[in-house]
Amino acid sequence: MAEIEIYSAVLCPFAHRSRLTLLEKQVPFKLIEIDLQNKPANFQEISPYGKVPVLKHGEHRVWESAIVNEYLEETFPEPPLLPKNPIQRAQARIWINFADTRLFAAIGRLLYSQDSQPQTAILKELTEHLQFIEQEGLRKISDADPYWLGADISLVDLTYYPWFEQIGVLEHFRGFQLPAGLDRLQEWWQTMANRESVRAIAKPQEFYIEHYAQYALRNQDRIAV
Ligand SMILES: N[C@@H](CCC(=O)N[C@@H](CS)C(=O)NCC(=O)O)C(=O)O
Repeated sequence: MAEIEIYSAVLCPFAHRSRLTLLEKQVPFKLIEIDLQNKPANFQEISPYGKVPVLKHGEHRVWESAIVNEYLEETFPEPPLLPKNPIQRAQARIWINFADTRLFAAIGRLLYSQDSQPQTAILKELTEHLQFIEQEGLRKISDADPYWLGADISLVDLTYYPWFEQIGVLEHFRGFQLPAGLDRLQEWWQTMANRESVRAIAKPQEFYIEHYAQYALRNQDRIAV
C-alpha cells in the first residue's frame, strides 16, 4: 500500500478531523506538522490553497478536509463512516456542510474577524446554531443512541468533535458560554471525548488557550463588546 502522509497543524480543527478519520480506519500514516506562521518554502507546491490538511497518498494529493475524509472513506471502506442508505448519506453530508458553512464560519468570525460585526451578534448566532444541532440534529436523529447518526460513529461526529475540544478558547477569549439545556449535545460530547481515537491525540484546554493567545489577543481590540 502506498504510504499516507498528512500535512497538519496541531491547532487546526480541520486537520484534526482527518487525523481522527485515519485513526478510526486504522490506516498507518506519517504526520507532517506545519508551522502555519512560518510555512516551508515549498508549501504552495504541496498545498495549492496554502492550508492544512493535505493528504498525500503515493503520488496523489487531496485537500479540503471534508473531501479528504470522503476520499479516505472510499479508499479504506472499513469500518464504514458513512451510512449505506443514500438518504442517510445525504443527511450526513448536510450536517457536515452545516458545520463548515455555519457553525465553523461563525466561530471563525468570532475568533478572527476583522469586521465590526458586534461580538454579541456572533455569540447569538453561535447559540442558535448549537440549539439547532440539539433539536434538529441529535434529538431527532439519535435521541437514544450515542453518536450523531445513531449507534455507530461517522464522519459527522469526527467533523464536529475537534471544535468541542477547543471550546475553552471561545470561553476564555470571547466570553462564550455553552447555552443551558443542550443535554443531548453534552452526552454526545462526553461519548466522543472517551473514544480511543480522540483520546490518542487529545490536547487539554490549557494547551489551546496558550497557543491561541497570539491570534485571539491580536484581534481582541477589533471586536466590539
Ligand atoms: N476548508 C478547509 C479549511 C482549512 C483551513 O482553514 N486550515 C487553516 C488552519 S485551521 C490553514 O491552513 N490556514 C493557513 C492559511 O490560511 O494560511 C478544510 O476544510 O480543509
